[in-house]
Amino acid sequence: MSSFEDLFGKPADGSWRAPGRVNLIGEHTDYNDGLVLPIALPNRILVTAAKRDDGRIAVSSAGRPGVIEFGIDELAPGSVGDWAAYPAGAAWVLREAGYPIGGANLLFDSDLPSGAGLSSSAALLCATLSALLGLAEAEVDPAEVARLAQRAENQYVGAPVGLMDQMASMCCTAGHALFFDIRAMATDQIPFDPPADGLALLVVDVKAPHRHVDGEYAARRKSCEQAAAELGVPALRSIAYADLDDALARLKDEVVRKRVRHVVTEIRRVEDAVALMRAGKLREVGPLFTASHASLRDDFEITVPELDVAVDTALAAGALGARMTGGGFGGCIIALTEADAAESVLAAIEKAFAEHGFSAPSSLAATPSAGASRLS
Ligand code: GAF
Repeated sequence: MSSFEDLFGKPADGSWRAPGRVNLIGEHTDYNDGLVLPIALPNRILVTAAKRDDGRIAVSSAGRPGVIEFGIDELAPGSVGDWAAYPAGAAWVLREAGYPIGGANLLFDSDLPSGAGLSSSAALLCATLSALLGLAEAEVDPAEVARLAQRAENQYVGAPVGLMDQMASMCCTAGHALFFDIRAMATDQIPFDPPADGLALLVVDVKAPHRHVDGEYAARRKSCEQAAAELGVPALRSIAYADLDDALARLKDEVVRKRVRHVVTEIRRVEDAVALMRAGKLREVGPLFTASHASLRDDFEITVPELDVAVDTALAAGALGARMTGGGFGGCIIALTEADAAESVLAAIEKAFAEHGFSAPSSLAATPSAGASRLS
């Protein structure tokens, strides 16, 4: 008998997977209606699922004891806590949006590190939504599933995240980065294959303890929204790069000016990176990564010493470019290197971390992978 049958007493009807992501460039631009460029990782959350006919959902996670159960009708924002808030939020948002979902038994498994800034929350929501919709035989556009996942995270879990991570988990394709224009809700698949150009994309989890992540994220988002209101635009995306100096001159607060400068220059860097990738000039994207990191460190102020040391060391060891990726305050860096330099860059980061007394970092394979899918 499978562990699913052991747990729930009957076999599964199917299984679904949803991946995590790393963002190549375009950080803290999504909730400013901007541009992002993530890839999906091979690492994913897997959910094995069976229908129930009593309107209740039971969830369990490999490696955690017990089963958590709730009625779909009883769900209200925040009513289920801890990790199960995410599957509960998925059921809640489907109910609120009027999808005809029924009860389910759900068993989760993951090879996606959580708390490493690789979007395990979005992957958990996207996997659950895919499974519940799959069990209900409802065909829903992947971008709509991503929007539902964002709404669940914003309104049920209470985290004011943008739409990048959910779109990456649902809409990425193997061998490509997802160029996503949030304002236009338009996507384009940009071929991304570093080994074909003799390059490597290194992803290094700096294992920094997260420090006040949620409050800091919400504060950055609020500053951006206040700046947009002060400038009389719906979102900072409306400030063209050429008009940045004028916009900055109209803002009184120095901190707000720095936040705006990051967002407007970062959107420009995404445009430049995509143009270079389309022209087959991947090596030249490296300096844009490095400029993005400097902007996130100095203007957006969301790096921590572990991220800065990892980036500085990667560059000193010969990386073509490096930056923190994700929400900040910990998580991962990415470094673009010549293929034959990847190992020595990683070794240099490990050595620097030991010298600084930081926790040992770990690295991940960053093969651009496909978005969520049904497996069986
Ligand atoms: C987190 C959020 F969830 C995303 O929406 C995005 O804002 C990102 O931080 C920063 O680019 O991953």
